[in-house]
Formats: sequence, C-alpha cells, structure tokens
Amino acid sequence: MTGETDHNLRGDYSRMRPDYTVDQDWDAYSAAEHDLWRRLYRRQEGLVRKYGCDEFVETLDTLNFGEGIPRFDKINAMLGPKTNWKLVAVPGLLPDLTFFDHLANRRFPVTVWLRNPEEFDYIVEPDIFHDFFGHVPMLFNPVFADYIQAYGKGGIKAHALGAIELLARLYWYTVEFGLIETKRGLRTYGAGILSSGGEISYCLDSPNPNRIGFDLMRIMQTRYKIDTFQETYFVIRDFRELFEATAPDFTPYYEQLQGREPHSASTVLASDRVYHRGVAPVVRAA
Ligand code: HBI
Ligand code: FE
Repeated sequence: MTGETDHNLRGDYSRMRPDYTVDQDWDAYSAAEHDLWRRLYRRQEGLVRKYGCDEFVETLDTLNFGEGIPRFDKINAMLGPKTNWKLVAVPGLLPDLTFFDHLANRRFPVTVWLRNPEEFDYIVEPDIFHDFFGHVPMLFNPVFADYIQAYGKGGIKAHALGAIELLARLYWYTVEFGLIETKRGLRTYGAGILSSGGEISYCLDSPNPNRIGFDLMRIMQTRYKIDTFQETYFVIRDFRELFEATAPDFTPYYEQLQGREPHSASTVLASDRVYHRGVAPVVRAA
C-alpha cells in the first residue's frame, strides 16, 4: 500500500493481532462464497494450463483446491515440509513494513475475504482468490520461495533507506506481472496475471503491450499502472536469474536511482532486450 492511506481498505481490521494476522474462520464462509470460488477456479484453471508456467500448473494440480475456499491449515501441512513457508490469514492489505516482515520470515499473508460476484472479472484490491490462487502455488517452488523471502528482507532495508517506491516496482513487475521463457514459449508466473481472467491471455497473446527482457535497474526505474492491463511485461529466463540478480545489497542501486526521472510504463529503450514491441501499449481498463 505504498503511498496510500489505510482509510478505504476493505476487510475487518478490528480483530487482528499486532502483526495483523487473524484466524481464517473457515466455517464462516457461506455456500454462495464456496460456489463463487469454484466458478473462479474453474475459469482460471483452463487459462493457466495454457498461459501459466509449468511450476505453477503442476503445483495447482497437486494441491487440488478447486472444490471450495481452501483451509489454510491444510495447505500449511503441505507447504511447510516443501519450502518451509507458512500462510497467515490477514484482513487485507498490510502496511509495507508489516508485509515485509512476514515475507522475511517466510510467512505469506493471505487475505481472508472473497470478492463479490459482480467482481468476477476484475478486482482492484487483493482478495483471497488473488492471494491464494495466484501466489500460493509459486511458494512451493524452492527458488521462487527464496526470492520472496529475499524481497521481504530487502523491503525492510528499503524502508529504512526511503526506497520502497523503487523496490515495489520490482515486486510488481516480477511477483505480480512477470513472464518467463520456457521451452513452449513465453508463459507467466505473476500472481496478478495468473489470477486474472482477462490479462492472462492479453499479456501473452496481444500485440498491444511491450514484452521486454528482465533488467533489475530498468524495472526499478519504471512506473506502473494499477488500474489497467500492464503496458509492459518483463521476461525472466528462469527463476535462478531472478534470484541471482536480486541477491546483492541494493543500497548502491538506490543511490544511483534516487532523483532520476522514472520511465513511463510504456517506454521502450534502445538498451532493452525486446521480445515484442507493443503496438498500442496504452489500453482499456482491466
Ligand atoms: N499487503 N496483504 C498485502 N499484500 C500485498 O501484496 C502487499 C501488502 N502491503 C504492501 C504491498 N503489498 C506492497 O506495497 C509492497 O510490496 C511494497
Ligand atoms: Fe498479489
């Protein structure tokens, strides 16, 4: 929630613990909510098979949580042994530092509430479908799981250095909207895409947006839009590339970037490794 206030956040923040966690209270979900989950899942399941990276799809099949809103404790029993991560239930968006602290300790905050039926196609704030469907399968991948923890640790540092805006772009263009090269062509590993009914085909099939090779400094210098499909997607070659590029201390990077004018979300630079130059990178609202 960089640069925003807590005022209009959805979710019940009245019963949380000091670290913003709550009980999931699974029994409180209604039959209608479980049904909405099933419909969201069914639509998305077919799409991720076509557009999602193998790591995501394989885990999705193993976890098999399409029949209703999943219980976090059941998933935790599988996730812990695999990558030593744990899901924690939260009311919704968290203050940056609280969010980073959870990640740095291998706890992934998952929002407890589900969107309304009218929001089937699009929702601005992350709900349980985005947080769970989009993010949780990737936490089963050991390299990606380590990357998210490193991001959390980096976030705590960035907070102290006043550089969260720069670091948040990295999260956005990788964890949320990242593409990856595979033997079968470009696929996505980004949770914002994997949980979206429209952007998932758009990001890979549409001629409109740019698709550009991952470059850490370039990304941290690039603005993003939160209320439209992305104008540019960044492509990693593999998860190791992502982990290694982000392993060093970012302090000198921030020094270099502070005070520089960021690129717009649609800019293509001469130095970019271009997979595809978008023909109309400014597009309709998601
Ligand atoms: N809180 N629950 C939750 N989920 C997020 O993805 C999230 C957050 N708080 C802050 C945040 N993301 C971002 O602003 C940081 O990555 C910078
Ligand atoms: Fe997310």
